[in-house]
Amino acid sequence: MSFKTISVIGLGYIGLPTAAIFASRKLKVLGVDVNEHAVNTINQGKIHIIEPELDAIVYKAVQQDYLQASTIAQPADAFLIAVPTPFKATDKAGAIPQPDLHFIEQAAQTIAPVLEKGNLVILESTSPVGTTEQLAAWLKGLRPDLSFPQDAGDDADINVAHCPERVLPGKVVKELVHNDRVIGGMTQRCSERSVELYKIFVEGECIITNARTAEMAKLTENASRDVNIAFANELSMICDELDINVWELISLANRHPRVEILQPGPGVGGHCIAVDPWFIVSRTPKQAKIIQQARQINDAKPAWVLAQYQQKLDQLLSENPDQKAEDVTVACLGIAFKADIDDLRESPALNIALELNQLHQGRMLIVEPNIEQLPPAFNEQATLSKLNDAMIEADIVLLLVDHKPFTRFDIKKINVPKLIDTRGIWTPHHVFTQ
Ligand code: SAJ
Repeated sequence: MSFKTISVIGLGYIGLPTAAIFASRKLKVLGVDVNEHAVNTINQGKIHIIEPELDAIVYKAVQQDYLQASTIAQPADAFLIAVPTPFKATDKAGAIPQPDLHFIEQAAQTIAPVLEKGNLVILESTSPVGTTEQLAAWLKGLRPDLSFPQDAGDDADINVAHCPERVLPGKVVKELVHNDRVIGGMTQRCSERSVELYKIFVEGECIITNARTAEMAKLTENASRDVNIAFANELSMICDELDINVWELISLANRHPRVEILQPGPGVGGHCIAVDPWFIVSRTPKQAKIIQQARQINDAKPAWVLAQYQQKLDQLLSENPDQKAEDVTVACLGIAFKADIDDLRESPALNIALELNQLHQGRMLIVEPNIEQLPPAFNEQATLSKLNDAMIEADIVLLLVDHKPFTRFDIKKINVPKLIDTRGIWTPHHVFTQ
């Protein structure tokens, strides 16, 4: 085996599981991160993120001395870069968000001093088309003594490839091993060496293409999901106007053998699907019309949910003339970005709850079974509550995330005065099969 030592730059939701799985296959792995807390936690055999099965793998890998973390890079046979690729904040209304590649540039600066002839550098971070070539250019600028694929082709000292991660948060350990892997080398040799590396643990197929196509493939996967969810969200708003149960409608339409509509919700969250489509739009704004429209539809869904709350509040107050707005208790069920995880980053449910925390004059109960305390951004009007208590006490319930404890809850045993079910788990369907 030509790979004995591996370095993973960025020990987050992708980098840490990848580093741990390589280490579990008895390769020496050095994980590098700028976050000292993450580095110290990992070196104690613990993890700083929540991901099923990962804690045990990291514990064993650190105990057996195959996995180590550091803030400083060391020489290795292969370097995998798994750092965030966010977009730049913009103040201009309607402006297309632009990708922010500074973490990748920093990663290039981190590894450049320790690069050696024969090394393989893989960019795993989801990236706009052309980023792998940009990474190779940055590395060449920092190490003019080495040759790179853009100039030396298959004879280059350093091989560079893009192999995008495609794992689903919550199922990362399983999907890392079993998913097929797209391998986009800057040359054929870069691809072949990357396949050799991933075959150490990947049981899915490793499919070779070029770096640009691999970049676009990853963006296409997430944009395709975003467009499909936008279609479902648009249907939910159409159905609300037409007094049709959208979940019943979608389940009927999906009985067609060639129709597969996703589910509406309170908006699209996470750091992938709500971000990556912009990488396509920012490069090709004139062509990427559906992709941009889908982003706008999904981003506008939280405001639509808040308008529903206002409608329910007005109804409640007109039905109960003695009640004032400040007497009304509202409950938000779920603030994570999707079901059964604790991740609140880029969560439409969290944004809705925070907005309500400003708008609503009465008490606010937040039910989030996957966290221990509320984020500090909430004011004292909001309290973290148990599901049963919130269901009994609330006048208006907003179901924002389809966490398992919510789907298991028997809604028939409670009379919620006003319910906004953004996930359709408590909305009765009228579909009878014979
Ligand atoms: N959502 C809906 N309706 C649906 C499905 C999802 O509203 O029918 C919402 C979720 O609630 C959530 C958001 O979309 O807010 C994103 O959730 P997700 O489960 O669709 O995706 P992520 O962001 O957890 O992971 C995605 C995955 N990509 C695809 O399924 C194409 C994963 O495979 C990628 O590796 C990951 O992005 C990534 O890292 O890019």
